Amino acid sequence: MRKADFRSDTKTRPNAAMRKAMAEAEVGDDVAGEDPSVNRLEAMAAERLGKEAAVYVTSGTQGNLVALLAHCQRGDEVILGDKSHIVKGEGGGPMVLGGIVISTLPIDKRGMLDPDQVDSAIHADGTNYPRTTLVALENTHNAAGGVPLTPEDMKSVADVAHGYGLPVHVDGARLFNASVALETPAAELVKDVESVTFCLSKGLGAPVGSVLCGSNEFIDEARRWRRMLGSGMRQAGIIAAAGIVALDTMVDRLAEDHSNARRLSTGLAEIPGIEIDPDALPTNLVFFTMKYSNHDEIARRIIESGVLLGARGGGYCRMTTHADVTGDDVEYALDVISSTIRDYGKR
Ligand code: TLP
Repeated sequence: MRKADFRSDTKTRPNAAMRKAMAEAEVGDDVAGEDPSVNRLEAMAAERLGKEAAVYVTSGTQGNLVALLAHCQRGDEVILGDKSHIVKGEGGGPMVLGGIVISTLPIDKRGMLDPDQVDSAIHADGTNYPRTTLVALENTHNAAGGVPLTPEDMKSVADVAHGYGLPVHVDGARLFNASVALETPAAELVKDVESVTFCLSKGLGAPVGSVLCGSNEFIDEARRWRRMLGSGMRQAGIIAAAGIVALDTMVDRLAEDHSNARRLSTGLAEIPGIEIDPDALPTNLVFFTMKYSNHDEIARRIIESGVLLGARGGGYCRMTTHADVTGDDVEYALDVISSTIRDYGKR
């Protein structure tokens, strides 16, 4: 049976060039800073994002956690969006492991925080309130549908935080999707923020890892936390080598994922009973709702037909385009979804 996996861009598998680079990688002890492949990846990442330094981490979750631990002391507060991945998708790590207080503000349709609300929420010299020490953004914002935030968006929040002397962290798991969609260098998107993580293992297709970037001083502190979390990975060049290929060869092709996502959204909008915001500017994440009483059954049948999608309850679904799904797969998915709805949909 034909199968196409739209559940997540985390499902991408390393391509032949990555596997070759992994097999041939020069390695050393990364805990001692002696792994040439890790060092190269970190230097490339820092340069690409216009920051002084970078540290290779095991995952996006670890990149965000290490960043928050490095920015905040126990009892400090970070302000972020209520639907941000750090709040909803990372197991509460900053609270559990860092004693960091998470304060959320509502995000708008694009995943943005309102700078005025950020201003009112900051308690820079807290005694009764927890002391705010960090503001965090997400670009692209997963739960808001992958809309890319512009440099002006980022600056509007950073200006407020900086007015209180606070740094800003960006969860840029999909920062390169934003960069490609806006035709704006990634460094430009994060020029006003102090730290940023991006993932190699999502749209960029590497098997493992993310990179956290920031100032030399910040990254030294982040390395200390990464070590404490048990992620001194020794000969990590084996996996970093795939990350180098990802950064070198997989960024520009994200445009293809975005055009596949646009075709998918247009096709979905034509299927009766599917509700999708045609004005949403997708990068590679497509969210929609199936307005059928038996949406769970429909989703199950679609998945059984080999079109794997993320059904999130109440008929709400996410499909993600990435390097392992082709334009043909999108057409196939649209066929399967429309025929399943036609044959089984109950209003
Ligand atoms: N997102 C994944 C998981 O939620 C399963 C997905 O499928 O979208 N920040 C953002 C914005 C993310 O979307 C994710 C993962 C992460 C951080 C965490 O990355 P990992 O999974 O590598 O720890």
